[in-house]
Amino acid sequence: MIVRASFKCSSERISQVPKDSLPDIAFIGRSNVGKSSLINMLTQHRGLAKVSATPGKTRLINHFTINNSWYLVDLPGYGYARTSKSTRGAFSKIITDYVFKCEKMHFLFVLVDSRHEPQKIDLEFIEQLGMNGVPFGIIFTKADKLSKAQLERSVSIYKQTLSEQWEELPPMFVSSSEKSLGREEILTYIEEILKGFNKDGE
Ligand SMILES: Nc1nc2c(ncn2[C@@H]2O[C@H](COP(=O)(O)OP(=O)(O)OP(=O)(O)O)[C@@H](O)[C@H]2O)c(=O)[nH]1
Ligand SMILES: [Mg+2]
Repeated sequence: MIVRASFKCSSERISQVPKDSLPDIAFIGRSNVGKSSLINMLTQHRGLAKVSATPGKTRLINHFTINNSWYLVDLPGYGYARTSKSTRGAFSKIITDYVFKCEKMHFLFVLVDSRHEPQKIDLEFIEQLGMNGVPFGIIFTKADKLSKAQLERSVSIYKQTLSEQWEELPPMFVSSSEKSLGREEILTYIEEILKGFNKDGE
């Protein structure tokens, strides 16, 4: 479990991310999906990552040191562009460089709003992760806004949609930063990933 969490640095490009060998566990998703809120919930540090009701708040790669042994990484959201209507080019260079090229990036959680049906931009992003062999899981956010039945329906639609393309489904978690829902499950999963990392001595 998380004992200590502190802000490490903000990077504009991947050449600026920390140079040590601690692994990154990163969080990504559409702008406003609740990435920064989830990071605060997981670390139980209100205000560690900056939250805003206006999409596009997080613009840099933010590293937070956890227990002096790994980094939790808050990324800018994708899919927020005032000018462009198409999803083409929606993944900014900072995102694609980090996700597909940064060797520190060990595991990526893709956040999707549990209230929405699968969105094209998320499916497109997930497809790219698959093609590039990036290990990832999915977190459904803002579960407090739905009933249990609605939530189950959302998750099952997502599984159905992904099954059309994937033989094996990624791990999935339901969360609410308001209600601290999903904290145990997500942190336990991260611990498992990190055990594998330490064992392999990668
Ligand atoms: N009800 C509810 N609201 C949430 C939850 N998580 C986030 N929010 C709200 O959603 C809005 C966006 O939250 P952020 O955490 O800033 O979202 P983000 O994905 O980091 O956004 P960008 O940095 O702009 O990409 C804020 O108004 C939050 O208060 C949740 O679990 N439940
Ligand atoms: Mg943010």
